[in-house]
Amino acid sequence: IGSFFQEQPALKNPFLEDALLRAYLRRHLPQQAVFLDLSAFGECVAKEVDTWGRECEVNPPRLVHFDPWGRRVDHIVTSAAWKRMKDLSAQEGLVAIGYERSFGEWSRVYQMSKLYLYSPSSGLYTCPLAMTDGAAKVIQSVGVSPPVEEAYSRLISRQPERFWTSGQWMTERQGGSDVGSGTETVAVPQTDGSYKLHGLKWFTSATDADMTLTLARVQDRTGATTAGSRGLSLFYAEVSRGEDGKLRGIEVQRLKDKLGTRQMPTAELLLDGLPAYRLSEEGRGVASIANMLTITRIHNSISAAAAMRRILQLARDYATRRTAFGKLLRDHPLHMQTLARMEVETRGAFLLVMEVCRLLGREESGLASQLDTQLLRLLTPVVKLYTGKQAVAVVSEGLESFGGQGYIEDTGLPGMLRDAQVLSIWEGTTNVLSLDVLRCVARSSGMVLHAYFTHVQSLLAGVSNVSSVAPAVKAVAGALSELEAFVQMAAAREPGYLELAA
Ligand code: MFK
Ligand code: FAD
Repeated sequence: IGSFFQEQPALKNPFLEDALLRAYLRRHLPQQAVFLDLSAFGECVAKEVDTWGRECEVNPPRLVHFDPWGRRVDHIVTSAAWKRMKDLSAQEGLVAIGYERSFGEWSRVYQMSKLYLYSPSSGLYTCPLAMTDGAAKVIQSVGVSPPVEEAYSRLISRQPERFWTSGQWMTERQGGSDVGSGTETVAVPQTDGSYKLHGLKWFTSATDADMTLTLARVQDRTGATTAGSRGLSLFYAEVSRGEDGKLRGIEVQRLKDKLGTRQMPTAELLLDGLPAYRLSEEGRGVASIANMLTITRIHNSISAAAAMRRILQLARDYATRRTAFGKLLRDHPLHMQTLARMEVETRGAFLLVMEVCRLLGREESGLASQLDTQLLRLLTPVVKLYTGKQAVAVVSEGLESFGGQGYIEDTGLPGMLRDAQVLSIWEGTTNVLSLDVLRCVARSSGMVLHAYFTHVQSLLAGVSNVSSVAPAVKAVAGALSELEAFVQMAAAREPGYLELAA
């Protein structure tokens, strides 16, 4: 009954739809090859990949514990679409671009721009890519040599049949934020210099990975280990099966039943003699995995900005198709004000993330000044905590702009909100990252803040018409004093940091 059917919002090429991204690249990386690649990839995302992402959601991974004859197999069954995402990621160089460095200091900006287009349609495949990128970065920092030489070449490969993804197994039952105290996994030395790991990893995402980096405590001859963070070392392990078809040294206990990110498996793993190699010096595990955290936190921020941009693109399109009170939504000033506010948040998030990507690219190309390096250290937790929170707010507002349809599962919209919610939890919660800001302020004896103030001052000095930016100047001044107040407050809460700063 009834002849009216609402036209659905259309997903168009996210690159051609994104004036800010194109303007940013025109200014900094005006390379035809980049524009052609992103334009073609954007088309592929809208026409093909988005459907795969949906398939990953509709066909979530499942765990098969036993084969029909009762043998333990622990097989994580993933959808065909999830597997296609892996091949596509290799072919499109979604990790490789950052390591090929064909565009010098701008290579990270190029790579992250591509991931930004991909993320909302990727069925969360950006999660394994983030960890893969982070693992490659760690290996690069500890030295690309056996036993990780082969793994490194696979992590950054563009050949689907060679490409590997990596896991990042840090969290245990006792501690995800406080891995230093919470890690119980032990590493038992073997006569050939390798180790066997025993413990339980409580959250392991994209568990169909080919390898992982993880933390454990090395046992001495008496079986004793060192407590706390200083007892942790970084290990590399391959996820493989023996001739009996069983996972070597791993039992998959169960898959997590999650609010969102359902497209991707997150497992609890029992490590029961997992063969592994130590990559860091003994006791330097946390410091060594920090490189991975930097990369995955930047990926997280890209995903957050991309989620905001995607919901806004759809909401804008919908506003040209949906009529209420006799006119299109786009002709209702109040509705447009809502979308405009979302646009401002999204632009702010995008520019902040891109600035961090730019700094990362400079550091990796050996072009970073001391100020750049300090800003990168300071802004990485800031951009992750800020965009993680904002993504939830903007995506939630975005759902409302579709009215009741924003709440209906098979539109694909509610999943965006569920997936956004994780962005402020994994890779460091908001408070833990706030303390990380404090950590880097204290450990640099305030130099990172000095770098920040200097940077902001130089940006303001470059503005010719000061009166036109007076509100911005005021806002920046306000933000600076807020930051100072925050540092003082956080330092008061964590006296240990005050001592360090002194
Ligand atoms: C779509 C994209 C998705 C992304 C992928 C998602 C899938 C994966 C999901 C995950 O969640 S993986 C698990 C992520 N876990 C975390 O993020 C842990 C959160 N907790 C922290 O970050 C804590 O702050 C930390 C574990 C690092 C605290 O450990 P400690 O041992 O108490 O820290 P401590 O003693 O202050 O620092 C130890 C060393 O590490 C120091 O170096 P030094 O010994 O040389 O001085 C620190 O400077 C260094 N360090 C710590 N954090 C750092 C860092 N260095 C650089 N950057 C940092 N952020
Ligand atoms: P807790 O550390 O117990 O934190 C609880 C609360 O206390 C938080 O609000 C936190 O902000 C607060 N808090 C903790 N310490 C402080 C402090 N010092 N000051 C103020 N507040 C504090 N981990 C992995 O290692 N690998 C993975 O692949 C992985 N995948 C995940 C996938 C999903 C979907 C989720 C939800 C999590 C995943 N995690 C993974 C785990 C994730 O990294 C942790 O859940 C996260 O780091 C928080 O740790 P926790 O759960 O132990 O919380």
